[in-house]
Amino acid sequence: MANFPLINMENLNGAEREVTMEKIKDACENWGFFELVNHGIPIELLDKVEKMTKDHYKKCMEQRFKEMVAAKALEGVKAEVTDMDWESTFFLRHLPASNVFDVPDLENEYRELMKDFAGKLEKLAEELLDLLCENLGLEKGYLKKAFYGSKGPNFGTKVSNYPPCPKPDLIKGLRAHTDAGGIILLFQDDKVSGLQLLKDGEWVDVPPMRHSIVINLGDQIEVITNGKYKSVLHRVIAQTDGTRMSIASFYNPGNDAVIYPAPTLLEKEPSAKEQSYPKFVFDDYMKLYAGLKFQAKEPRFEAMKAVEANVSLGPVATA
Ligand SMILES: O=C(O)CCC(=O)C(=O)O
Ligand SMILES: [Fe+2]
Repeated sequence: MANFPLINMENLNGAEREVTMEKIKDACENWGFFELVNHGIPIELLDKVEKMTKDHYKKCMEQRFKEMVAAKALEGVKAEVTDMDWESTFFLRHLPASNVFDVPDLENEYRELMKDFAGKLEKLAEELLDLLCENLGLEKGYLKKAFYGSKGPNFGTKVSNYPPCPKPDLIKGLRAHTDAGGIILLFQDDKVSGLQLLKDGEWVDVPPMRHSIVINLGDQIEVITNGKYKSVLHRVIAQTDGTRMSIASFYNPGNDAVIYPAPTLLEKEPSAKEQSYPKFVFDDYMKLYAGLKFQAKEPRFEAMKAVEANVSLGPVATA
């Protein structure tokens, strides 16, 4: 199998721009994932984020996780556990309004650091969306605009640790899913692996690499590109030794953004018109996703299509 796509963003500024854009295009069409190096986020900042995230886990989260494991007697499970994940997480929201200063138990220096990190990731996400536009033949800014709604995008960070797990075959670090939103930027542990994506029916490891940022595409990009780019199933296998840190930032449409296949992409491929993806308000999709995250995405798209059909019927006469 071809190697996991690695993109050196520095090459976008020189003679290798065209080859690099082609690599990004291939990754979007065939992997749904790629790994970035020389992405412009300073490595000192990444090192600090990693250290403070790991310190926070030790200080405030580890004990709580152990107590949860003991309370649910998870150490000794004998059959596959399908309704929970072996992870310890908390969530930070950045856009449309930050809650970084309201989340309990964080040191102020860590709050400031994560705010700085999020600002840089937001810029990187928007830069990447424009690279996707360029490859798709969409005008610059199309995807950013499509995500904007009336209040701008939703942008948030899920901070996770996957502690050592005695039964990784019976309980997943994170069960297989596709991401609901737009574009996801992941800063993952440089030593403890575990993230896998499904490619051609096989689970493929996303290799840990110091100071890289892993990118993957969510369901909304699949809808807007009418399936040209796909959101890909991925999961985390907890390891029997070593705690895996992962910091996943989700650049998603605003709640009231209306999502639908880009008309210029439909025109380019007339045959795609019939199997066109649905048009919906992003928040309606998220309400559906909340209960169906760990199921296949196709029924979610079908459900949104059914809603769209009902809405376009207009008012129903009752008398
Ligand atoms: O922790 C990871 O490596 C992946 C996390 C993830 O896929 C998610 O939170 O949606
Ligand atoms: Fe995910």
